[in-house]
Amino acid sequence: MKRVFLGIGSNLGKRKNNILEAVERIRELVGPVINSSSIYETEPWGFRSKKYFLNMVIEVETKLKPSGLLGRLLMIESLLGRVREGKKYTSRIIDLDILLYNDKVLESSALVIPHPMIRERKFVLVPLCEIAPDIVHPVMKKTISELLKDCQDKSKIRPHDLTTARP
Ligand code: PH2
Ligand code: MG
Ligand code: MG
Repeated sequence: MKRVFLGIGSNLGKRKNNILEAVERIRELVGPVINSSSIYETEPWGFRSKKYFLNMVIEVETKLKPSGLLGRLLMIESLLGRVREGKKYTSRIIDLDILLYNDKVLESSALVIPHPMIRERKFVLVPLCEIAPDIVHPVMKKTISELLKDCQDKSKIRPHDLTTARP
């Protein structure tokens, strides 16, 4: 079994439902979810929009190879209604990213592991640090908590308030 960390994000529709449905599909189509972070509300990173994201990170066990895993994640994104446009960063119903896959380092035209933007993004590092602070990034050779300490990202992030929050 491989130990994989996945980033989940949504800033369109019923954001929390989208995220929870994605986790359920991942359980069915990828493997057991063995750990999950809190859900955070985060400012759009890398593009301008008033629609804030909900983000979380989960840890999953899977027998799938990286390419097979990517295929399943794209399938789940489509099942939830995501339609991909050409534009680089846009609002989306659901986004599922492979952050870490064991200690694997892989660079193909279709897939880069670890995810190349981890160290730049608090919306990834904060939830990842919540469940895996001591994991060592196989390229940076630093722990997740060190990467978070070094991160320059100033965008807003806060725990998603379960009582007053928008869906
Ligand atoms: N995903 C992006 C681009 N920007 N910003 C936030 N806050 N959360 C995301 O998940 C996100 C983003 C590209 O996948
Ligand atoms: Mg993404
Ligand atoms: Mg993606």
